[in-house]
Amino acid sequence: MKSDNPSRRDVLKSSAATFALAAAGGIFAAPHTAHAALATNPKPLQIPPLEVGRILDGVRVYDLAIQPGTTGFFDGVDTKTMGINGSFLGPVLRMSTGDTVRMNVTNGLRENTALHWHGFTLPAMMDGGPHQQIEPGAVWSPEFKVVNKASTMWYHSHQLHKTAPQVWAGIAGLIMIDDEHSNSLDLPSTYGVDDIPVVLQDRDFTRSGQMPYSPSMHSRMMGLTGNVAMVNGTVRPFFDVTTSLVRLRLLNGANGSIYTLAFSDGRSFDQIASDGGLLNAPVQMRALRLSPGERAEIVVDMSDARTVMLQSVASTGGGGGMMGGMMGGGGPAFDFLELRPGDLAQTSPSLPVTLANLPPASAQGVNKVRKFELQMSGMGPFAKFRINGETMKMNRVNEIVEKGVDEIWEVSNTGPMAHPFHIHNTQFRILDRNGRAPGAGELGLKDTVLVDANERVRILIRFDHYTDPDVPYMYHCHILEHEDAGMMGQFTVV
Ligand SMILES: [Cu+2]
Repeated sequence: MKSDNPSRRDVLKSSAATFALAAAGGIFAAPHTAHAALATNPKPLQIPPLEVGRILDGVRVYDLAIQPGTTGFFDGVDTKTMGINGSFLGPVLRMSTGDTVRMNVTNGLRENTALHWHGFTLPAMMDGGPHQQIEPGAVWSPEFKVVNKASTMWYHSHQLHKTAPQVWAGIAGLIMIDDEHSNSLDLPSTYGVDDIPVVLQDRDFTRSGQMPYSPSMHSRMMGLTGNVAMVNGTVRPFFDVTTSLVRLRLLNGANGSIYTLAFSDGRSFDQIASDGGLLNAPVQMRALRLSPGERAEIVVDMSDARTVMLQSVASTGGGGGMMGGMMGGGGPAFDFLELRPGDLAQTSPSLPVTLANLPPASAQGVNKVRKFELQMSGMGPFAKFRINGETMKMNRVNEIVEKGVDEIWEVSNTGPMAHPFHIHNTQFRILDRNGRAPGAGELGLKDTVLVDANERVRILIRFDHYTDPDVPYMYHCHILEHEDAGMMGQFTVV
């Protein structure tokens, strides 16, 4: 195993070229060794409790308690964690488009936190970003109307400089939005039976089975990755399949890992939704790249009744060339989730041919262009993560955006690593990647887009709903170590 520490020579020379050479030399080869003392047999996949809230004067109210706890990932080991209404992660919140929801978020930690509703269009005051901190013992009760379409969203800590450790500890959960259209479609939709939440994460454990947040210099640069894969907090999970079609709501909830997901027997599957909702039609594929923050809903056909493993396969990445492959465009290899069909009691209806009716995204007639350059420079303690030359400052609004105006945001990555770029309060469309049309699975609604090294992604974006000249929203890299290091900016909508 090579050392994680860059040599003095590497530290002194801080160009991207040196960075690439160091990678080629194996200095950044991340150790993936499991501790022999930590063991567990395969376990049933934990399905998070479904929380539909309670209706109070026409408002759907959720009570969410952020708290410390201990979790049994391994046999006979209590691991210190954090969770929401539980010891690790939180319930799946279910709601419908048009609902007014209120979240009573209680901070039971000894430190400040913030809880962000990732993917939602909502007033800036309700967003749960760094400006809506919750002090220990305090209750924060944002209220907003659900204007997003049927989709899989999520919620997670967004505490300034502390997002990475708090999400690592477990402050995250899924949200399912339904709408009339999605209800009318014959899609697998029985929660925990053929409609399965799949929160994909990896964690690093000490010999005694703890998972303190203690990233090495390497991890601060590359994003923290672990050697233990988990789904919904279950290590070595299996799921007993009882239907011929199974819908998996995939979330990459990792701090720093990009996953290239595929099945162990190479079978194809259909992607039916991206971050913000249903695609126009199912897209058949054999592998799906998902970066931190992104969601995808897929449907897999299990009618052959064969056991199969959902895996993250080691990948050289796509589109980023040599550097993109080595420096984060690819990802670690993991066995995530074993699907075990028993006697398939139910034959599912076949997938609808048409799922949605999104118009094609077009740049025609759009005059307002904003440019964002994702910049990574330096080595080790001198590493800098910037957007347009700036690191995140709470009192600096980087961009002022006019409500109701179509804009093109050009996001270019001049650094050596791929960065998932997330924008709050919007679902945007990808126009092109280095001038080429995106893949069919990326033609739908998105709030996070992976920008490979040496890539320029153009997106079509528009903010239709709320204005606030004082309270900003965030845009940032969703590799949480990069976000915490300042690869984040702020915009207001006026
Ligand atoms: Cu990044």
